[in-house]
Amino acid sequence: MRVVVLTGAGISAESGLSTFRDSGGLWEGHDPMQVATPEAYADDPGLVQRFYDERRAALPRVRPNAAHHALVRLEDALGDDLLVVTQNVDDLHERAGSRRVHHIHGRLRSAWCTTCDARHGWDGPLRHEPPCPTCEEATLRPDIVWFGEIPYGMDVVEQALWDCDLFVSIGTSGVVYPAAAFVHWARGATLELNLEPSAGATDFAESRHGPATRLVPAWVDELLV
Ligand code: BJW
Repeated sequence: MRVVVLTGAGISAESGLSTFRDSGGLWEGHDPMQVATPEAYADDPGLVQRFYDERRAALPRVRPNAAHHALVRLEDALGDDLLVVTQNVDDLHERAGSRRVHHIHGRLRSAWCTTCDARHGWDGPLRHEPPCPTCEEATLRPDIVWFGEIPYGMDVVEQALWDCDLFVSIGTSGVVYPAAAFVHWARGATLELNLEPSAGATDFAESRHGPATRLVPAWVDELLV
C-alpha cells in the first residue's frame, strides 16, 4: 500500500511548538503570518531574522511526540511506500527517526544564500549577517518558503499523490495552498486526522478529530494489523 502523509503545525503542537492560527498569539506584537513573508523581510530583515533565530534556537528544547514516533513505525513497515510531506520547518520528524521526509516549506536548520544560491546546514543565528561559507557575501536568509514563493519538490509530491492508495492529512488547518489542494490531487482514499474539522474537512472521505498524539498512533496500529 502506497501512503502519502501530509503534516502541519498541529502534529508538533503537543511537543510545545506553537501553531500558526490557533493561539491568536503575537510575536513581539506582530502576527506571525505577517512576519513570514518576503515583504516583511524586504521591509525589516532584522525583525524576520530574529523571528526565525528564536524558533531555530527553540528546537533543542522540544522533542518528537507519540505522533511523530508512530509515523516512524509506519515507515519501518512500509519502507519506500510511505512519503511524509511536511509543511513544518521544525526537525521533529527526522529526530523521531523518519527518513523519507519532504519539507515543502523549507527547514529552520538551513540557510539559503540569495547571492550564490548555496544552502548550508545552520544551527546558529542569522541576524548578525554572517558570511555565506561558499561566496562570503552576507546574504544568508532562512531557507523557508514564504507566501508567493514556490514550495519545494512539488514534482515529487504531485507524483506521489497521483500514485498513492491512501492520503492522510494530519494537524493542518487546510487554508494554505498548495497543501490545501493535495486532497484533490490524491488518487486513493483520503483521511483527515485533526484536532477539529479543518477548512477542507468535507473534502476527505473520512475525518477523525482529536489530538494527534492519540489519533496518529491509533491509526497506525489499525493500518498495521
Ligand atoms: C492539532 C493539534 C493537535 C492543533 N493535534 N491537530 C488565493 C487562493 C488560493 C491560493 C492563494 C490565494 N492567494 C495566495 C495564494 C497562495 C498562497 C496561499 O495559500 N495563501 C492562502 C493564505 C490563501 N500560497 C503560497 O503562496 C505558497 N506558494 C504557492 O502557492 O506557490 C505557487 C505554486 C504552488 C505549487 C507549485 C508551483 C507554484 C507558499 C506558502 C508558504 C507558506 N508559508 C508558511 C510560513 C513559512 C514557514 C514557517 O515560518 O514556519 O508556512 S505560512 C504557515 O502556514 C506555515 C505553515 O506551514 C502553513 C500551514 O499552516 P498549518 O500547518 O496548517 O498550521 P495552522 O496553525 O494553520 O493549523 C494547525 C492545525 O492543527 C489546526 O487545524 C488545529 O486545529 C490543528 N491542531 N493542535 C492535532 N494537538
